[in-house]
Amino acid sequence: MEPNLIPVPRALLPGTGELVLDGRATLTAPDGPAAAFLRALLTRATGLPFPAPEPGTPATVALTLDGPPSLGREGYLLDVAEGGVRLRAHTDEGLFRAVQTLRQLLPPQIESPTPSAGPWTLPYVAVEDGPRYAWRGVMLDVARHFFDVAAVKGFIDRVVPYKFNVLHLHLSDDQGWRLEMAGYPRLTEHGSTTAVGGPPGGFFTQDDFKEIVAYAAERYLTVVPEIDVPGHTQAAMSSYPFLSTQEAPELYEGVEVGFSELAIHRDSTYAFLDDVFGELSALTPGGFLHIGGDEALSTTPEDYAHFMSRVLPLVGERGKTVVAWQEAASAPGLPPGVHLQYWRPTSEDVPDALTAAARAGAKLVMSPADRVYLDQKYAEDTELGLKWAGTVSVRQSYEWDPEALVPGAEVAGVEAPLWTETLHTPDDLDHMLFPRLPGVADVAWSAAPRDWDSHARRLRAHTARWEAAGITTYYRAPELTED
Ligand code: TNX
Repeated sequence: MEPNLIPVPRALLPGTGELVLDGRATLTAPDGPAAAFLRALLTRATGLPFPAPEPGTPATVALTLDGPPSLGREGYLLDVAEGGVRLRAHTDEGLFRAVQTLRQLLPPQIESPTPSAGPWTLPYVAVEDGPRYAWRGVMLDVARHFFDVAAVKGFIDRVVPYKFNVLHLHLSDDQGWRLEMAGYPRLTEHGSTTAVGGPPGGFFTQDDFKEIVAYAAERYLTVVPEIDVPGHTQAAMSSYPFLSTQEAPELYEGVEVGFSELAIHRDSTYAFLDDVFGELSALTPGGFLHIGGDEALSTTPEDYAHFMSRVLPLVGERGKTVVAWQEAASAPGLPPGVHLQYWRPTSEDVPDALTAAARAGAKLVMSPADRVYLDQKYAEDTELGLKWAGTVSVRQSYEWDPEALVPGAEVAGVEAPLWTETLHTPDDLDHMLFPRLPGVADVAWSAAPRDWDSHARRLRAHTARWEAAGITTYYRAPELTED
């Protein structure tokens, strides 16, 4: 029987028989995040030592960097046979993705934080794999409700097994500013103190942020931080009223959007943003900064264009690639390589400005709300979540084609945003992520045609993994229980 891998690999050849990892199993791997991750995973769940083999003898589990360059940065070969387990890639990142596949070949107890007895069987199999898209993202909104470092690490732990490689953090919004800025202490002293529904808010110190970036990097996830401008800025304006044309901007605890606007025609606004994007880029080793740009409903098109023409260079000057929500397609002078994040539902017409920007070279990150907005309710009776984009069933978030939305556009990849107006705790996040997240991962990674029955079967097998990992609040979707 075929193993229940998600995402589905490019090619898989099942063998007959299985290998058992026991106390005699040995491990070799080149130093790096892939080896560190695999060693920690294996020893944590099995309690076995996995020493290096005696010199001259082959290892039971061997990771090597001798995969052909044609595998690319993330591709890999995986082989389980009588002689042992062999993972080959051209880069350590490729080995890391292979480790996530190996993990899914092991029994669900491999996800447990405490050791259990096994047996640690692996089916004989040969896999050749690589991603469809370079950008396989998830976004966490820490502005509407704050999630601390431990919660973000938990979030990272949940997406890594599904081969995501981008973590977009929505760090500012009307309801809160969540990252300490050395030059502007009131952003966090004042602007972080509340959230949707009221206090407490919260924020990351710069050291917290560095800790998240490092934890993500050890898992080959690139952090893409977002400071959302010129709308969604009430918390910043309340902290520094010079940013606003309002008299005395107050903190905001509601869930409306589109009412706030930075002072567009004041140089001090751009001096502020120069400082903020400067600090942010210094804190961010990854190549991307997200400037938001969505739902600037209080800003005229002329002002929006003027604003973007002043802000885009602030990011470009620092050698970072701009990411922005799709509204920025209308901005003049989009820099080469700009990534625009498509978020409107697939049922709507594609705006002409977006089609034009894509023709001119903008790359698209696909996040259509009626497919991959994981804050949307699964069904009418889902307690958590919003439903402005309709309900989003497990099947709906899996069965769609990122290439079909904007014909001719270059699709950089797929990203699933998790907005948190209604979500307060890590358990709430789990409820909205599972079981939709693995389907999004499949759309982003796997070029194989979607096959719902096969995916549903795989998902059912994964529930035991979630439970072993302590993910107990996943949505008991009808699609999981039907046969
Ligand atoms: C739209 S999508 C928003 C967010 C909300 C979200 C809720 C986008 C770029 N903006 O401000 O949180 O809907 O689903």
